[in-house]
Amino acid sequence: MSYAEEEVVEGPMNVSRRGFLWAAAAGAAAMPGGPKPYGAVPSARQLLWHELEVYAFLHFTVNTFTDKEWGYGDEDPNLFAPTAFDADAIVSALEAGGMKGVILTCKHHDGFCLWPTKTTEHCVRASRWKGGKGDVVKEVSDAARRRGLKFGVYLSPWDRNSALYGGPDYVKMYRQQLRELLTEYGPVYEVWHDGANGGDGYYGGAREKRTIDKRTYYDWPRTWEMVRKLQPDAVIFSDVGPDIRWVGNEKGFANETCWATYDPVGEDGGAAAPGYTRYKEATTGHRNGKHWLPAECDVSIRPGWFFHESQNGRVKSAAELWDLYAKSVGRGASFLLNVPPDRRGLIHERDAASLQEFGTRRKRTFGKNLVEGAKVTASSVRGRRFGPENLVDGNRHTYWSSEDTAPAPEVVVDLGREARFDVARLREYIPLGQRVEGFALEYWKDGGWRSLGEGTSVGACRLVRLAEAVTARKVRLRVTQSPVCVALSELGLYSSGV
Ligand code: FUL
Ligand code: CA
Repeated sequence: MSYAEEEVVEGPMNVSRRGFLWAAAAGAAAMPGGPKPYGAVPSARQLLWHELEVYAFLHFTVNTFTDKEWGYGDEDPNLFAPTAFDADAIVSALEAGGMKGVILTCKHHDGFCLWPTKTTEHCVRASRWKGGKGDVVKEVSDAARRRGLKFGVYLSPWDRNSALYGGPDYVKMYRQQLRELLTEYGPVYEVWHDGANGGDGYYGGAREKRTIDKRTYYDWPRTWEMVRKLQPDAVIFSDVGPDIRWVGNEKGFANETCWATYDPVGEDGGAAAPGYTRYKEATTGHRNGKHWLPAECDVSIRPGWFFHESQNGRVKSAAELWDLYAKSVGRGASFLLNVPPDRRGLIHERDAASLQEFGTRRKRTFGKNLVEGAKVTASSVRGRRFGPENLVDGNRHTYWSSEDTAPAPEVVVDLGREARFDVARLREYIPLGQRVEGFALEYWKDGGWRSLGEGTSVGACRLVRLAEAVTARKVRLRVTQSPVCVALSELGLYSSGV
């Protein structure tokens, strides 16, 4: 496997091959002599999700045309009237940004459905757009598939249009809508359940405030069971998982220390539910939590989630996106970047330009791993299959492991020549759990080891960014704290070229 291969967009075939690799590698790890897993470990579907790292959100609906963030639910379906909607153009802009998937707001809080659902008339069928024959979900999911991006669905649990909202029939309708999305549009990789629930709305003309008990109303376990049945490979996102957790802010970052393990707790200290958690704890997660529940960092490329002409001057730059990438993916979480289509139904030129530059920067940086061909020596090696050369083979399915008696080993990477770099990437072999609690990176200069940086959690990915590029031939990684022997699959060095 070449070094550049990891950054290549995966088609559906490659993903199943990857799934096989993970399974085979996890099986090998369980063989005699291999390290024992530590704590909670990821499921197969979570392992595949961990490989995506960066994917996009599309917030698009009547709000795009009313200049609102939350529609009240009484919007005329004719308001939804993109003038030049082009799903392929949208997906291609995302692809240029290196996005591996796309999650569409199939229905936001206002209740307008972007596909011709059988559950309500409040949908594209009632719009003059495309003569009532339009289907945004179909067009976006088809375009994503054509370009090798995975497709995910956002379906707002809160529905300010439905007269049924607040009663048991609405929950049935919600599940029916989800069923349509999960059965009529091909493979879905992520199902996104929003915890937001504001209260007042149109509700079929009642125009009142409706409050529900977030802990019991939706009976989430039953809905998740249905998702599992219809799309067994899809990860389910919400404030409480069960597969992926909200990071606890909408600014796009995880904390410097971020554990993939997390046990959500309700606001009152009891049982948790979407919209009812002590969500601030999710930004760090819980060391030794019982659940593998990695964080997803959602943020918009603009101040709002929906497109507003007035925000065209406030599109995040590629440098800002890079910074957020380092604070999300670089801390073991994922980066869910919202890029809202405009009133034409296209990605605005400014957003597209930022995306493109961000994608190019990542490709340029990670396309060349400077440790290729390096000589690696370790203070402790578990055995032949777990040698330190596994750290520099560009393959996350092989790993270096130390003896059980050596939970704080070190490795020296000798590049054989001087190289200039400003980014280091570490990965743990996560099928065996999250093990490392502290590490230090150093480089050799003028007869001594000097610090490049230190860190705590590693997990699926840890990026160490240097304030200034360093030129060195030898780099040392010291694991300073770990409850058990290490299982590290990668140590990469890169130059971002800026
Ligand atoms: C929030 C919603 O209220 C926002 O409108 C947006 O969809 C964001 C991703 O989630 O909870
Ligand atoms: Ca490896």
